[in-house]
Order: sequence, then C-alpha cells, then structure tokens
Amino acid sequence: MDTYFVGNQEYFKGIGKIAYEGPKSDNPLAFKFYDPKKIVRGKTMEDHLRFSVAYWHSFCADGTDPFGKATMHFPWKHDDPMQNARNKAEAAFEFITKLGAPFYAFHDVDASPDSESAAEYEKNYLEIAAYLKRLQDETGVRLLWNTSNLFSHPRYMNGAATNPDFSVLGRAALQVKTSLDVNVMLGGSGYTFWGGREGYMTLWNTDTKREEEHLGTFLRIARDYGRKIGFKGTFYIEPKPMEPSKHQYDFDAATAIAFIRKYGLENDFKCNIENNHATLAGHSFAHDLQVCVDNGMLGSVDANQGDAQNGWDTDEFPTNVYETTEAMLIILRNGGLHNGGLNFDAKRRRNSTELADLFIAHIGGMDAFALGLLTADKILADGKIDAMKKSRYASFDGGDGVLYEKGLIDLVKLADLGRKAQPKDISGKQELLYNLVNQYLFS
Ligand code: XUL
Ligand code: CO
Repeated sequence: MDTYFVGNQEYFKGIGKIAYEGPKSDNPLAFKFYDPKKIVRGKTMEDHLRFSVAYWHSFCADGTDPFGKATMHFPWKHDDPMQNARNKAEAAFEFITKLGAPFYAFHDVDASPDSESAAEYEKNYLEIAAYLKRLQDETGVRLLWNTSNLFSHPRYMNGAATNPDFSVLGRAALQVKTSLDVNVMLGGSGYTFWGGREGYMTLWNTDTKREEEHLGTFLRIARDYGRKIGFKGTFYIEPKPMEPSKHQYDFDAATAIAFIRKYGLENDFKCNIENNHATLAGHSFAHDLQVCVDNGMLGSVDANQGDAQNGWDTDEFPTNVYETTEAMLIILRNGGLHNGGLNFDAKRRRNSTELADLFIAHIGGMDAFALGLLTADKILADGKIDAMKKSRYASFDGGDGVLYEKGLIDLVKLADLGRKAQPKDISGKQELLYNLVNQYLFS
C-alpha cells in the first residue's frame, strides 16, 4: 500500500486512500455507496454532498466525559502546544485527504492553542492559520466554515455576546474578529455562530430582552467587519434549544429565522441545521430543514444523528438512511447546498478507540448520505409522491382558490362561499406514502 502523509510522518499507518468498491464489498475501509464521481441529476455525488470533517470531534475530543477520562490516544499529541497544533493539522489533512472529503471545519481553539493573553491568542492563531493555508494548498482540501469557541472558557459561563458583563463581549469580539481574518486568509465558504451559552439558566437573574438585543448588535457588527475585509461567504446561525444552557436563544430554525429577520441580517445569514439539535427541540431533522427551505434560509448542515432513547445531544455519525433520504430530498428541492455542506459534527463512540474507527465512522456517514441522495433522486424522478402532494392542493389551482391565494377574497366573500361549500372527507394517504418510500428504498 502507498504511504501518504503531509508534513513529516504518517499518522494513519496502514490505511490508504478510501476507494469506492460498491455494495458487495466486504472491506470495512471502502465506500459501498459513495462514488464521488458518479453523476446524479447532472452533478457528481461529491458536488451534491460537499462532505466536511469536523476538527473538534475527529482530532480533539479524546473520549473524556463527565464520568471518565480520555479513551482515545492520538499519536500526534505533543507537549509543546504549537508543535501539537502543527502535528494535529498534519494528521487532519492526512485523514481528510485519505477519506476524500473536500472540506473541513474548525473552532479557533481546536486548531490553535488558546491563551489567557489576548496577544498570544492572536499570534498563535495567525501562525497556525498560515500553516493550514499551506496544507490546504498542498492537498486541495478547502475550508467549509470556521467559528469561535465562545462557550468553553470560564469567562463565558454567563454567555458571550449575551453576557451581562460588558467586558466579556470584548474578548468574544476579539475571537470572532480573528476567526474572520483567518477565514478570509483560508478562503472559507461560511462562518458559523453557535451560541451554546447564549441563553439562560434561570429567568430570575436574566433580562432576556436586553440579552437578545445585545446578540443582534454583536452579529450585526461581526457581519459588517466580515464584509469589510472581503468575506464573501455565508454567515450561519446554528440553532439548538438547550445544552449547555437551560434555554438557548436560537432555539430552532423558526426562532433563528425570526431573529435573523428582526435584526435585518437576512441578506447575509442563513441557518446551519444539525439533526440532533432539531430532535432536541422536539422536531425532526426534516422539519427544521424544511422550515429553512420554505424561508430561503437553508445554509449548511451539521450531519449527525441522536439516540431516540436518550434525547440528549449524542452527536452520533449518521447511519439512518430514512432520515438522510428525507434530508436529501429537501436539499435537492432547494437546488442543493450552495455554499454549505454536510459537516460531520459527529463523534465515534467513546469505546471505538482504534484510529481505523475514525475512518469507518466517516465512511458510514458518507455512505448513508449517498444512499439518501440516490433514493431522493428516485423519488423525484418517479414524481409520484410530489404529484400526490400537489393534488391535495388542487382546489387552490383553479376557481376561487386562485383568487384566495392572490389575496382577492375578503372574509365576507369567503364566508359566503362557506354557505354553499360542502367539504368532503379527503384521505391524506399517509400509510400509502410510507409504503411507497419503502419501495423506493428497498426495490
Ligand atoms: C454543539 C455544536 C457545535 C457547533 C459549532 O452542539 O453543534 O459544535 O457546531 O460550535
Ligand atoms: Co454543530
């Protein structure tokens, strides 16, 4: 097997470039369904799916949880923080290139060492960013989005942009400013705001109106700075209802969209929808994606899945083909992901400790979305489901229904029509639709 590495050494030894071998392959380190150059609806699978590897889960999270210590042992670990960051970058680019994902995503402090000193934080970050740029140029891997971690450091325990103490906002702004500078250096397609601590723990100590306004101002000045320095990509708000806050202001897609509009950010911001965040909000992945598409607000996707028995944010790799099919159908109807991508904000389980498991987890996620794409394509090509949905609204496609949709019928006229109307019981055919979906999936 050919060796492949960037920098000085190979970290994922014995694993070469992951190839498409088809559904009959018994090689765990091969794609069964993701065939990057295969054309679907006039576009390659690679261009449809725009996969991205998340730095924080794949190269930083070591299996530590509230009940136990690290279980993952990373061969790139080094005691010197800057050497550690460079090694980690080399491991990341080796991994992403071998996997064949076109994109990656990171938080500032995933990639570069944090520091109590603001000057050192900036110096570290700009130096590592220059190295990331070199590795991007060498490998062709591109930045889907970056973000700033405004939730881990104790200074953010009461919020970042929504902290009641003004002095905290400045340090948060320094992080966002530097991340935007780095984004422009690296040619990022997007920049994400996920406000894990932008919420409250109790209403008894929180002025929610003021905090929300502070968040609106913070995002506006970040937008203004980004555009001024030449950031051409999309800003994203990533909704999540709770965890770590009791209540997060960007609760779900509908809430985030209302917020974006209220603060006049709709020309620059869209949503980054994460499956496990949607389910935590009591919705489905498909629901939050559809809310975004209906409002022209689908930006990007954090591709993962939760656990129906737990309810919390388990960030599992996506394997549920039913969900990926629903998602890809909505994405295809949206004309694709545009600047966005499918970013694996997902982690292997704590006891999946071999480095090969990191590949296997991503391969499964990529295959699940490839299957979703292929099935969604079948559903659209056949047209039966779309036709059934459309026919339910036929009464608005002719006669007074057309006038109503145009706003030309007032309440008195509508009530007059109601005197004559004799509504029938029309079946929604839900079970038939479910049965059809299974046929598309399994025939
Ligand atoms: C947390 C989460 C974050 C964001 C980026 O639940 O999803 O990792 O994606 O900050
Ligand atoms: Co996420």
